[in-house]
Amino acid sequence: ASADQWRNRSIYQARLLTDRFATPDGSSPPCDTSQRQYCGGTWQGIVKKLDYVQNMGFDAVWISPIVANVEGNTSYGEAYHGYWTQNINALNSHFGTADDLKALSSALHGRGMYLMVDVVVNHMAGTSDPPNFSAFQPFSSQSDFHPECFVVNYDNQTEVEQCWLGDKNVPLVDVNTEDSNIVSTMNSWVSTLVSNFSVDGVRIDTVKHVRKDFWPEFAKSSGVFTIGEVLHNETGYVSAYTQVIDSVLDYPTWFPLVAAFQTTGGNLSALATTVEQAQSSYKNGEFMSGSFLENHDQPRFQSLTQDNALIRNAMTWPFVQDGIPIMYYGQEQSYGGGADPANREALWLSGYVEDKPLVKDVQALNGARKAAISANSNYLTTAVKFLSTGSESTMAVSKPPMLALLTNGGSSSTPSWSIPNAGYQANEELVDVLTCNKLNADGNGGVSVQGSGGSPQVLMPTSSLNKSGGVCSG
Ligand code: ABC
Ligand code: CA
Repeated sequence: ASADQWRNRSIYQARLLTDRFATPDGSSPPCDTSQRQYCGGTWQGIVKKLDYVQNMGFDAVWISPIVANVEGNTSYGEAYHGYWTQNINALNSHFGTADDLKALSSALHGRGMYLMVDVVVNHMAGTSDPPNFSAFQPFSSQSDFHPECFVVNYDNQTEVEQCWLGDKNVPLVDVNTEDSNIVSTMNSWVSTLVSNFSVDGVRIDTVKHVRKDFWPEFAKSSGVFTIGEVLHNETGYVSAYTQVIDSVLDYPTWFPLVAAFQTTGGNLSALATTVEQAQSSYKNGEFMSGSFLENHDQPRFQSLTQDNALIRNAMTWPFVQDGIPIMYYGQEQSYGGGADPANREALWLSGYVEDKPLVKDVQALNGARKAAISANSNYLTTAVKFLSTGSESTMAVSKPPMLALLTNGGSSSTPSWSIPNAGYQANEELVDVLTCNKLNADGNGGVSVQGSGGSPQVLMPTSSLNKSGGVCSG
């Protein structure tokens, strides 16, 4: 599927955690994240839990890298995350067979959902120093890789591109992506992978570690939407990559997002400023970028704060933004693991309970976003605006017909938002989709709201919800 077709999706990021999402027989084996071992999740397991994903309103799933990895134990455990490639032309048998992956793809398509696969071009993983080059396929000689040196100085772009990630225990041996044979092998590999498994989109790992001019041909060869991981906090640095692939994970916004909501009194205006920078510097504005609060590389948000109101406000953010909302599995079950590997809990240990407050928030947010898209044909190309609210601990995010009222006052606060220019019709009836409580705009279409318990509110005109059914309709 193309970038435009992806734009109105929510991705439920089962990525990484193919091993941690669902077992094929529905069993719940123990899974101690600190051991860094395979826990038993598979592609068949994901198929069995698609109702759970779809009931929350997601219509795309993003899975871990699928190729054959290092086998056995290393000083950092097993390759359960899938990022330690050994053979790009074989599948990771821990996750299933080619038929299982095809079955996942067709089960998703049968539901009108998309499959996104994570791919790694930058490196293959060794288990010794120097690595055993002959264990790699199809690049099996030392000259297929850049000479050994580990990335130390992230300000030196040549070093970032040509030295190795990892360390001497598990070196991430850096592929020579300057070599024209390697370039064409990689391009045809991604094209074959996409067509073999009817993949709809590709998440590209370690994008900033490969020269920029490698990417346009690679992205084009995939034939589908590409979203890249460029782990950096500056919009200026990251925006350059929006010129060479369809989109990026919006890391520059993630840093101030976490800072804004992890404590009361965090800086909301710094968050707004970064969004405005991204809107003007990314090639497609923020529209194509991946908007996320958590992923498998960062401590979970719920390891940073226990305040339920802060958590709910932060979780709301990706769904009321310009980008494609991406939710990392487990957040809805209040998982609170810290840094890798603790943030990679097995989801089956939660029991996949759907009758839970955060799960309901997610259903409402996905539902409201879909209703907004159908109510306003320009919704997906309307950039969010931040309206003045009269208080530093609140923020109003306007993307008509949606108006999200956020606060980082915390659960003991009584937030209020006073927005004279909210843009609604005079006295228009609105509903907060998170509670289904109704209110009315004032005679000038402004909104004045007194909240409680530090909760966010996501306002939509009642009329736009009626049209689509679903959220707050019964
Ligand atoms: C393994 C073990 C871990 C152990 C670690 C030492 O080794 O599993 O338990 O702690 C995969 C696995 C990991 C594994 C690694 C290495 O491989 O998932 O579990 O860790 O073996 C991608 C993926 C990621 C994946 C890989 C490798 C790459 O999303 O899951 O990891 O295929 C760099 C890369 C980035 C990469 C990330 C892990 O490392 O750029 O692509 N992610 C700075 C640098 C970043 C750097 C980051 C972390 O440090 O700028 O480039 O990311 O090392 C901000 C700054 C940032 C700064 C951050 C930390 O702070 O603005 O620039 O980032 O303030
Ligand atoms: Ca590289």
